[in-house]
Amino acid sequence: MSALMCNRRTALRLPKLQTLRLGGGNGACCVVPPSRAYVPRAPLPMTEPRVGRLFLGVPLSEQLRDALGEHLGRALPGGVPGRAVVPANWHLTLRFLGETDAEQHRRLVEALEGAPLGPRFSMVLGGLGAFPRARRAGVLWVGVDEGAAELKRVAALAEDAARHAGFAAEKKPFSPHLTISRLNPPRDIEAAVAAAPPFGGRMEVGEVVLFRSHLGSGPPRYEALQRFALR
Ligand code: 2AM
Repeated sequence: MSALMCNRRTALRLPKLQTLRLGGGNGACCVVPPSRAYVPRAPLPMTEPRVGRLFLGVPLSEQLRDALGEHLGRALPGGVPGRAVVPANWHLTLRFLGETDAEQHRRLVEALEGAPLGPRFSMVLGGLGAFPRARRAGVLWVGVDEGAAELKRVAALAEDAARHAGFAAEKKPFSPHLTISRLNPPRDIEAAVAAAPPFGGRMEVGEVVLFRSHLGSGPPRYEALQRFALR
């Protein structure tokens, strides 16, 4: 008798046959007669191996990073308020994914490799702003004056890829920004934000990077896992 592909409900209606899940997570199973069934000694693993805490982002070019560092030194004479993000970690987040397993990672990469990410584009970083607002700032950021529409387009594709990989939909609308510090508890930094002139630095955005974030004591370490070129 040959093996028969079925769904799980069908398998339940055939009690005399033994069912064996072959993995892949698509719900398909294979029914074989008891005499030919392979009985594993140990249970099959129920979860995929962990890849890590991932996010998709656009890193800053070295040139723009240096220029922004110099600009912030002048624009914020009292120093960056709150817990500053180290310049080496400056990036624009397109999609935070969080804990990701091997199957989600594989599907995410597959979707991004096939996504129409579009051509390279120019991005200009502008003035300072804060979430939720400068009078009660929890996050201090640098805004995007040029290239925001392109970033939104790429972020929408990142969202599609995340959904393809099985992540829950992102509830917050995408708002392009570069976080430079976090303030906990939130503080009123309206005066400093209002007094800071816009930056105006420009860079060419040529890739989206899938980062793995390593947390520990001190600043996180961001490891580039995959790069997806815009062309
Ligand atoms: P943001 O600073 O641009 O807002 C990497 O950790 C990045 O993912 C952070 O820079 C942050 O983006 C975003 N991030 C981190 N933790 C997050 C969370 N719990 N939910 C949503 N975004 C998060």
